[in-house]
Amino acid sequence: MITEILSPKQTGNHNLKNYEEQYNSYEWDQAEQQFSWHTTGLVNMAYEAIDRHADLGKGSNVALYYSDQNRKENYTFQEMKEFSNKAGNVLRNIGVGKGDRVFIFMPRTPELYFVLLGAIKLGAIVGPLFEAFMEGAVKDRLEDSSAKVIITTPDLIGRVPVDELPDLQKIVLVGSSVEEDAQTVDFYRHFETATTTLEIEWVDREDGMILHYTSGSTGKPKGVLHVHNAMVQHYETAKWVLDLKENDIYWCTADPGWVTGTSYGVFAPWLVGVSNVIRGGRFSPDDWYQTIEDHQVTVWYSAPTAFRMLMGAGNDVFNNYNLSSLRHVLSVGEPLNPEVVRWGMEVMKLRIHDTWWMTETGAQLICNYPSMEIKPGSMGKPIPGVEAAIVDDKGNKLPPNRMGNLAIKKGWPSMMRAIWNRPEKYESYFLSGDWYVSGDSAYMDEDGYFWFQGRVDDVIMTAGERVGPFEIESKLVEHPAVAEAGVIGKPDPVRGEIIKAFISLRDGYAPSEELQEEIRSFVKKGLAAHAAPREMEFKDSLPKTRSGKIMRRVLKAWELDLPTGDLSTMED
Ligand code: 6R9
Repeated sequence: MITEILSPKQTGNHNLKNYEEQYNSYEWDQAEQQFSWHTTGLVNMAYEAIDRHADLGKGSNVALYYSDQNRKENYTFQEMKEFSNKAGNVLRNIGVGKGDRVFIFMPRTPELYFVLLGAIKLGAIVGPLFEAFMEGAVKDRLEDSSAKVIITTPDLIGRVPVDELPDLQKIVLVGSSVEEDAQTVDFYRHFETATTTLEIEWVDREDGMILHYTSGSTGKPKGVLHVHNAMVQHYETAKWVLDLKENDIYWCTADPGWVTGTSYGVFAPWLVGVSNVIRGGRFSPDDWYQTIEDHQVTVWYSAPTAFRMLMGAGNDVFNNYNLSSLRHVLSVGEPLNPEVVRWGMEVMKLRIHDTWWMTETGAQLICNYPSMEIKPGSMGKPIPGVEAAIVDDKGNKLPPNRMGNLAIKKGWPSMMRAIWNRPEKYESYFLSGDWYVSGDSAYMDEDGYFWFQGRVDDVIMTAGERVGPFEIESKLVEHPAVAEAGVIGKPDPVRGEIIKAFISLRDGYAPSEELQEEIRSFVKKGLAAHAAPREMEFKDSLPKTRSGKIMRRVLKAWELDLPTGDLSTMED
């Protein structure tokens, strides 16, 4: 068991000062007073995130700092209000209304945020897509949800199989020299002349707002529906977990094609009215550090894969930049290796705070808070208002230190409300009606900290021992030669399964028998003999999703010569 503990900074200035006290007394309706339905019964996320600040005297505060290779633009809350109103008018004029599915398939630019907010102001349900999606992935999602409108660019429209989508009525193109026809709309032409006032569609808090498609290990991607009510949790976690305060400059590196890029790239920071940094373009260590320095970012939310790449780029690169503005750093998407936390302490002199949640959960659920002691490698503890437990396959709670299904008591505000078109799939997430079963396996220690072990289907059974792949991967990346590692169970007639590791090496290391042996004994010594991979294979890179998750199911399929399943979310 890991006993390393990192104490909180004693600034005494955290939004969530006393976790235990707050956890024991909190009820969600304490937050609900914040929003308009409290008085009118109706609400709209885009209003609460943008217009409310503009209308309450904060219109001249910067809402968005945008930059990419070619553009560098700032928008105040007043401007965001007006530009999203204009975008809303463009969409209303082509027939978009409440409940319509509107997809956004374009690079991260300010326009993406105008149309996203504009569509939500109309009560439409927005489906954000990764810019890198190819035709099949786009088609599956638009077809499944009977999309009415897609907003895209002249560069990307070739990947929208328009003729095969009978429900698709309009294509809005954001780009220059667009030729209009009965179906195609030139965004800028109409945007320029659109008025800056818009009649907002006030909706019920249970009305649909956003549809994120997520891939499972089998079958087509499924559409996870979220409603406006999610704002309650986005708002509270922005304070408790992101620890945002009035003058913060916040950067979430995620793309809106991934739930992190909407819940925490759009809604949470703007609900609490802070300045939000959006950096377009691809990842590069220099570019990212420069972004933090340029904008004096104070709160930074990213992912383990990005931290590992920054770590791999070396401290010399880090030392070229002044990142002293940073106050609070967070991570999501994959287990955060203790090694990465140690790196954060070494270079940034800050703790990286792990947070656990899923597309289906809509917002953070298990987290490390600024005011709390951190055990590196642990996801932390449930947020106030949320009950988490480890349960067996029947839904019985397991005692501390037993590995089982990570489950959440139903009823948190941002929980998905449907799987589009698949009610039976939706029901299958819930055990005895009461517990949402995440599909992750984990254990809880005697202090109430949760420890991720892997997806349930990734857990390895070797010679009677249950082993979580994450622990082994974490140990592997502590070895100086290992850049990234993915671990799977490979069927074995004697042991049930044996542990096989796929490894990409750092620059300057070459695969060899000796290196394999060295890595194996490194794991044996550092973890346990039974946890050392019997087989090892070196790869130039590992298959990952766009949100940085190592796709163990793809490694497994390669290994066993099986079909790889849906690959639409795999990185190029
Ligand atoms: C937000 C997001 C969800 C799955 C989840 C789990 C993994 C997310 C994690 C984590 C370990 C963390 N995951 N956060 N694993 N530690 N802090 O990632 O949503 O893309 O739907 O993925 O990601 O396996 O079940 P999504």
